[in-house]
Amino acid sequence: MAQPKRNRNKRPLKNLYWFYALIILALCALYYFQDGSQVKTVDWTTFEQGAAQGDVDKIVVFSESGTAEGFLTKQGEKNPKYEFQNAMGITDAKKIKATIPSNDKIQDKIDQWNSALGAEGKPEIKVTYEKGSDLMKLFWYFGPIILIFAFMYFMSKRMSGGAGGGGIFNVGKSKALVFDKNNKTNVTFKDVAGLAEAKVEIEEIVEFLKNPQRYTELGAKIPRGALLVGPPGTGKTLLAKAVAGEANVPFLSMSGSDFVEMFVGVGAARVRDLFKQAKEKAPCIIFIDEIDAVGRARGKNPNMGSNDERENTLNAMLTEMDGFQSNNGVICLAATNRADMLDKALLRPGRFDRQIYVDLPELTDRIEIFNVHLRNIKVNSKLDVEQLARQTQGFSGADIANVCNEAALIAARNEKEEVDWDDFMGAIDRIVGGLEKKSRIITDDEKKSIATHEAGHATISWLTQYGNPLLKVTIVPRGRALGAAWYAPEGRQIVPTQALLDEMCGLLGGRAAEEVFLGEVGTGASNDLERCTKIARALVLVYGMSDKLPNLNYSDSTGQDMGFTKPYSEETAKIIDDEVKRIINEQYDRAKNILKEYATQHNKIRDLLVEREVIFHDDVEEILGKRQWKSRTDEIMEINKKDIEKKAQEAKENDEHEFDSLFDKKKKKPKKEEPALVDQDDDPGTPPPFNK
Ligand code: NHX
Ligand code: ZN
Repeated sequence: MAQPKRNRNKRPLKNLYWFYALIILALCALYYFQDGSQVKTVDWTTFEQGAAQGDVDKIVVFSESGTAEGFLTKQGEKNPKYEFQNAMGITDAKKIKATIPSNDKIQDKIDQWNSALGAEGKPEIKVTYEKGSDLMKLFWYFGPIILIFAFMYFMSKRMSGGAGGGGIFNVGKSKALVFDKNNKTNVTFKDVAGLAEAKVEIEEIVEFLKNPQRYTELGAKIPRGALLVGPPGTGKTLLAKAVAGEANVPFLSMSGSDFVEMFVGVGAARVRDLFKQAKEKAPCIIFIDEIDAVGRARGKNPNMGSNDERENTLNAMLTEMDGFQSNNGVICLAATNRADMLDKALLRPGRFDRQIYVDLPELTDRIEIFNVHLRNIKVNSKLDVEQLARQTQGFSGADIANVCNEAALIAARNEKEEVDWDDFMGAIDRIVGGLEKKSRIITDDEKKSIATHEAGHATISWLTQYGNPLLKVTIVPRGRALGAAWYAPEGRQIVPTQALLDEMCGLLGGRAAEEVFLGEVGTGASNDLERCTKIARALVLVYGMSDKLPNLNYSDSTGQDMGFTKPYSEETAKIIDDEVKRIINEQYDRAKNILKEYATQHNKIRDLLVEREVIFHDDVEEILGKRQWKSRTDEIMEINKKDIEKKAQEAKENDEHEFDSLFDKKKKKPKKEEPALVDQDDDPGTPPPFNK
């Protein structure tokens, strides 16, 4: 990506910096003159005379510069000889200064004066010799000022280092990255895989900016803003980058946290500055990433009192987006993964009035995403991308990018020519399960109990209708786990009660197998139990699926209730507890019964596991037989295949029609005119740019 230029102030004279510098200079001058006003330079004879008559009580001799300074006594100060004029009018001097004709005589002179003064009963003159000259004194005058300057310079350096924008005098300036004709992101919509609907919405916004008259002619108003909402890593920022690359208008990008600074009022000032800049550049797009840093609902967060500053920033944003000032041609995009936390005022029409949901990618989206990332990776030609997509249910786009990179790293480590299937599997295992721990020592007994536990999971999930499709079972320690059963979750849209129960049964299968086949249970199942209990609680409290508390939802999706009060009575709490317990117990008993019924098969799986350490889907299929239920993933793939075939068919038919039209002279003419109507900016004919 081209290095985007930082936005600096182009008129330095208008900058506050110069104002400050002037003040400091004035202070310097004052400091200097104030001290200077107290020294009267006199000729040596006047100095001698004054010293002799007791006008000075202390003399400092600067041996290097050959000067002497006398500190005036009360009597000396009144002597009109030493009066002089400065900026403040006529004043008495505090010191007199003169050049000594020859150095060696000075001590004799002083002795002379002192004996004379002593005779008169006046105090003697004290003498000190100083090597340093006036230069030395100058340093003492200006030293503190130089120090102050140095400090300020250092401070401003530090500030600009952290935040950009150039120094403490620029804190109120927004630090937006500007992308325009000269520096573009090289991301286009073609680099954004999946997200079909979000892309349409976003493309429409780009369209608004390209030809506004098409919309305004019909009386439609150009939207002010759109909010990209979705889990982390799903490509919100990527989408915004694509907008920056495709919209032929300036694109100002900022992160929500850029508005947060330790100084009061800085956030609000930055918001105003950002919008001011945007208005100058209009039509343009503002993008605020992680807007929840400023846009969180006001007065609702737990540490109240400390968030006034953030509220000011938010208020500034609200007024800028929809205030009295018209900001035509400025469209705000913002990204967040917590839309429910945002202030409602930010979401009302006129502000971020469109919410674009960017969901985790579906199976077919994941295939596309894999294909985008695999463009830059040397992969084995036999790599089954569809299977990769199947095994990455619940992964975000960023996770998939990570898988591809990790796979390439693993292949490089093994000095392979190309990245193959095993590398991808290793990458997924590593990302989901953590590092393999080969160094962990496991006895044969332990191996057997781990295998019993994992075989229990495998058996139950295989034999229940909604059990997730099993990929493999391993007893190789990885991360915190000693063993694991790996599934390719189905990613169901509608989850029936039975699916939750089956999943719980599968989770309890490990512990149940321990009880049934080992006669005792271990601590290892804690994670299984945690997940299982969570599902049971959700079943009762969120989905309203339990018999005793049907159709009730006690959760709070708005996140406004801080959890201080429970929305149900003590009796209900008791019922909830009982229901959760009952459901879990039922599933546990069910798991034990299934395991007892299929004991021989379970033990076969266990023994195979002890023998091989890793067994796969097909090994389990051989022991337990084919599953009788159709997997949703398979169905999706069938639908997808039909879709692709249909599209291919349509394309073929279109080609044939075109061929027909070659012979039809009437149809020929409008065909030639057609390209003139197509907007020049979007040219669907160009191949995707492979410039990454
Ligand atoms: C221990 N670990 O802590 C050992 C080292 C029952 C054969 N003494 O259920 O490995 O016992 O089906 C996330 C992932 C705790 C959080 C795994 C928290 C594992 C895993 C404890 C198998 N597979 N348990 C399992 C397991 C253990 C643990 C976790 C976690 C065991 C079990 C861990
Ligand atoms: Zn387990």
